[in-house]
Amino acid sequence: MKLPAPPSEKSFPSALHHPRVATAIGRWLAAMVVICFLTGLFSHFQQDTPSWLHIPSHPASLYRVTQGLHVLSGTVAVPLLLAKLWTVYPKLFAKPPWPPSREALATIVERLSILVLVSAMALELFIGFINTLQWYPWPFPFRQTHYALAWIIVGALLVHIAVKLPLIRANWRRPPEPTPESLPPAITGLTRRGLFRTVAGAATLVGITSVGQSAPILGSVAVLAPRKPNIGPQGLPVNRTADAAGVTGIDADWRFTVVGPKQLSLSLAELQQLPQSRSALPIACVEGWSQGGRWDGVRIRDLLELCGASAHSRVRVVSMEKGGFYATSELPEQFAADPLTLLALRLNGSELALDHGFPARIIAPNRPGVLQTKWVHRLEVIA
Ligand SMILES: Nc1nc2c(c(=O)[nH]1)N[C@H]1C(S)=C(S)[C@@H](COP(=O)(O)O)O[C@H]1N2
Ligand SMILES: [Mo]
Repeated sequence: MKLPAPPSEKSFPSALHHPRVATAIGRWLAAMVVICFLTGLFSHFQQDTPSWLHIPSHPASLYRVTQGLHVLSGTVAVPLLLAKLWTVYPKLFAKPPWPPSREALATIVERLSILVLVSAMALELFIGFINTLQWYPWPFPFRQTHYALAWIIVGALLVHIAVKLPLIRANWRRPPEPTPESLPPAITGLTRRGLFRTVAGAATLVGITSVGQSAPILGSVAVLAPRKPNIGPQGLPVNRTADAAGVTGIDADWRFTVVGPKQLSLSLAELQQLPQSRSALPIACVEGWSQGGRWDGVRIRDLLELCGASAHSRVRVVSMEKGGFYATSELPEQFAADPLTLLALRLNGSELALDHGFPARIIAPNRPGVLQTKWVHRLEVIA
């Protein structure tokens, strides 16, 4: 009995596997990768600032926009990546680079770079998406891994684009409409335009049903969004509840401490009697949801002045929460000095809910949610 011949690249004659399709979808995917990479760098550097970088405290909603775009472009990249892989998968059946020769070696290197690119990207998008669901089942630290994978992707992508450049250039423009004689034997099924529309439709649908977590206008159709921006106590979602953080509230002898040139020790009533300021600022979580709020409280720079510290001080923020990544944070000089940065005591017109950080929390402009520390009981001035 004769075995059927193994499939080869030629076994997939559909025009949808043409390099023109790979180029067109690849461009969209590349655009998403660029947006995702740049906004991701910004988010990473907010939390791990290199000494050469100065992050401004304005525009106040910048981080809300960049992180919204980060999660949006990553989400939209998923259907684009799937479509791109489907378009090129017949390449898996291409002739193996054998016997060894110089060309064969080049092919092996190229295929390895694609293997690295595809696996890094699939893993990156997968762990990123799982993270937007606030689920961290990994034994490795999420942010550092996500960051390292991003550089691997960018490196492998540059190699991939360099290798494919002649093919990309040849297929950059739409080919001229075929004349009747040049038409291939009747193709049935999806046309190229049909495929493009399907992919664009899927990407748009995924985008529209998730962007509502940071753009309240689309909140009502945000069925893919794990959080709706206006659902939660005081009209704001809660990222980690007091219960989950092991914080139970305060008793009558609770004191708020500021450690500086002079040491301050204030009761909640005394904090409430200090001059209060109002800031309209969003909580913009790294996980992609964001929502604005009206916060009332004491300006950090007023507290710096009260304790006799220079207006150009860095401030370490300490939560009543014991341990964990979020229990402390640091306000760099420009954030501590910004008139919008508050030790907030009230949200949207009423006293902070325990889940939002009662009795006091940090709210600062242009910062990721992870740094808006809740349940604050101590500030330490760093000269
Ligand atoms: N002490 C402490 N502060 C914290 C957190 C936390 O877990 N513990 N979560 C942070 C994160 S990740 C976000 S997005 C915001 C969310 O604030 P909210 O729960 O009031 O909306 O609080 C931040 N402050
Ligand atoms: Mo967050």
